[in-house]
Parts: sequence; structure tokens; C-alpha cells
Amino acid sequence: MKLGLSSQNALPIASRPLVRPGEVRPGIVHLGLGAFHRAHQAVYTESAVAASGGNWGIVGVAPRSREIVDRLREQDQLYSVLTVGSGERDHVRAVGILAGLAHAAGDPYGVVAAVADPGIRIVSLTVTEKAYQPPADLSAQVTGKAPPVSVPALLARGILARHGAPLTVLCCDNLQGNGPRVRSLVAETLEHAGAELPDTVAFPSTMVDRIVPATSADHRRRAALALGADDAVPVAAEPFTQWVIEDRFPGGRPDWAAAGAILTTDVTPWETLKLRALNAVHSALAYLGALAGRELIADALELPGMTGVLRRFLADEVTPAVTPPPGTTVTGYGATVLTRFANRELGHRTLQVAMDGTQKLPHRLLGTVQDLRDQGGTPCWAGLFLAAWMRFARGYADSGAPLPLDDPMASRIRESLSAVPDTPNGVTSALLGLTEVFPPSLAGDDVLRREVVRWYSSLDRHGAEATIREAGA
Ligand code: CS2
Repeated sequence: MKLGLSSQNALPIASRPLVRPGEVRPGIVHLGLGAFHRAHQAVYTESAVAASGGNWGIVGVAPRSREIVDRLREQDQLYSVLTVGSGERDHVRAVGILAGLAHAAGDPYGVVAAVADPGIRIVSLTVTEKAYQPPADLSAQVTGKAPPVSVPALLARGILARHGAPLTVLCCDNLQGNGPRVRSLVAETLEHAGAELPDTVAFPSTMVDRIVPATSADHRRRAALALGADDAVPVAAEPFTQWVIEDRFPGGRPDWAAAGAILTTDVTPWETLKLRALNAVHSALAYLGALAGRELIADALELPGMTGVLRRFLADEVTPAVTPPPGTTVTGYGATVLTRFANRELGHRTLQVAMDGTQKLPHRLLGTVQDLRDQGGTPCWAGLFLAAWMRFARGYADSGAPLPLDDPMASRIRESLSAVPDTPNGVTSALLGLTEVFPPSLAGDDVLRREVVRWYSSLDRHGAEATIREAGA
């Protein structure tokens, strides 16, 4: 049996979709139909609609690959979410909140029309950090000389075509200050068309959190077993989920609070805590783990000394500059994060988290470094993590095995590295010189440079495993 409209009533009761495909009209266009959206915002939205109603079906837009669109069409827009690592029996839930599908690279004008549709009141995004970089031909994409395939062009052209109808653009990517950031990107993009951002469009910030790895063959098998039906595109996720949303929606919104989301006037404390405690630690595990030959995040966490290092980073370097939300402490939050990272069933690969370091590190690590330096502190552990990223960028593990550098700046990185001697000083200077990543205040900071060189030397000479064992003892 295949998952689809005709099989939905044969699923176990607890796995049936709360909203049946076609039952609600679209109210949201979502750009980025990856696993994370399907296991996070889509699940909240389906629960909200089931609890409180509203035409908040989601038109899912795949930016580049159309594979997911084709697979979902074959399943009448149904897919399932498998929750793993709860210590209980596998729980799987089919989700029916998708109310349309589109492929931006294949049909950009169709996506612009979807954004412009007056029934749409929210455009949300999970397109990863790098998609917010304006493309070289942005002006042509906005003025109509080239198809609007980039995220800023799709948003700008869609907004123009709405003629002022109220809209909320909801960025769900891990960027610091994600609302204002996307707002200025869209405003700058509109300038290319000689237009201004209408004041009927809001850009609230939001903090999203759920670990959703790439789906493995094992996840697919377990989802099918629990569903009693084959799903070509299930997503696996941890039991934990959190969504904090700045409540500013001129065109209305689903009752996400009924689904467990936190609606607030200020997301900043949540966002900063999550980026600096969770995501920074994730990247540290990814680079150090990959160097030490560990395949999974859960394996990296088991390196002797690793939890000691991470706890010290949280206590000594994240805590001093962060005001966590009321009732929360950085160390308490960090302890929960470490338990979540130990979830082996997720099968979350170090190489997946290691991707796109140049786009991620400024948001998750460099704010901590800057704040520490402003307070006269020394970024010891943050320096280790940066050194691990730099050592990773050399392209091979401690064993000599090749490591892929999957990053939009990979060729710039290789170029910079080839121009310097392959020494701790050379590599550090070359990579601190990437102006898109390091602001001048950090690139020229001698204390930071000293820390990075010191750790890089140790990683180079003794390897990540020995360095961590000694540092975390
Ligand atoms: C991870 C995040 O891939 C990464 O860089 O740090 O995707 C992380 O799993 C999520 O932010 C958790 O909410």
C-alpha cells in the first residue's frame, strides 16, 4: 500500500492526517520544501488548523530540485513524520496540510503568482543561510530581464504584484535577527525596480528548533512499518520541537499557540540563545567530529573530553554575553541540547552539519567572539571551534581521508589557502581574511588570531581526538 488519498483511512488512527488534503484552502506559500519545514512549521500549522480552523493550507515551493514536488504529487501531497529516539515505540504521523506544490526553478512566474494571490497572507521561508545572498543578476531578475529564480527576486516581484494587500514574510532560517534581515534584503531588492516596500508587509522574527537530519533508508523502512504504507518522502525528527514567533501578522495567522508555539513581542532572547548555544555547539561537534573520523553528531559527542569542552564554552563564553529568556539559563539550556545531540537514532551526520560553514558561523559563533572581545575576554573555546573549521576547510581528516568542503565559498577558500604557506599562521591569516565572514574588528584582532593559531597547531600536530581529550580533561 502506498501513502495517498486512497490509503489515508487505512492508516493506524494515531497516524492519520489531522487535516485531509484539499480540506482547507491555501493561506501560506512556503519557500523551501525540505525536511525541516515538513517536520516543523507544517506540523504546527496542521495542528493549529485542526484545533482552531482557518484556511491556512500551505503551498510548498521547492526552490531548486523538483524531485520532492514529483514524489509528493504521487502521494496526493501527503507525507509522514517519524519521531525517533524517544525511547518508546516509533511514532509516525501523516501530514495533510500541503495545499499545493510548485517548483521555483522550473516555474518562477507561477511562484510569483502564488505569492501575489490575495488568498495568501503569509510567505514563510526555510531556504538555508546562503539563499539570502543576492545573486549577481538580481537587478535583471527584479526588472523582468531575467526570470526571478532567487529568493529575494521571488519575494520582491510577488510583493509588487500584491499591490499593497497585507502580507507577512516569515523567515524560519537560522539567521540572527531573521525578520529585519529579510526585510532589508527585500527593500534593497525592490529599489532595483524603483519601488518601495509597502508598509502593509510585516517581517516578524522567529526562532525555529527541531533536529531534522537527512532521511535515511532506515528511517524510510521504520516509517513504512509504523504507517503500514510506503512513503517515498518521510522525514525523521527528534521528539523535541520549539517555535517562538514574534506576533506581527497584518493578514492574520493560524492559531499556532494552540499547537504549542510561543507567540511573543520579542524573539531576540530565544533566537540568540538558540544560535549561540545550540547551533554553535552543533558546528563544533561537526568539525571536530569530522576531523576525528566520527560519522555522526552522537559519535562526536562521545569523544573523550568533548562534553567538558562544550560545557566550558557555554559557561565561560556564551553565558557572559547572553540574556536568556526568563526562567532559562544558558547552562540549563545547554545541558538539554547535549542530551538532544546524543540521540543516535537521528543518524545526524557530522558532514551534514559541517556544510556551509562560511554562511553559518557568523550567526552562531562570531557574535559570541565579538561580545567576548568587547568585554576584554579571550575566546578560548570559540577559538578552538574556529580552528577546527579552518582545519576542516583544508579538506582532509586526521586520518588523511578526504573531507568534502560543501560551501558556497569553497573555491574562494581554496584560492586563499593556496596563496599562503600550509602552516597554522598561514591558514589562519588566509581564512581570517575572508571579509564576507570576518568583520575587520575580528580579522585584525590579535587575541583571536593567537587563540586560533594555538588551537590550529594542536589540531594539526596531535589531531582532534587528542586535542579534545587533553582540553576537556
Ligand atoms: C544544524 C541545524 O545543520 C545545522 O547547521 O545546526 O540545522 C540544527 O539541527 C537546527 O537548527 C535545530 O533546530
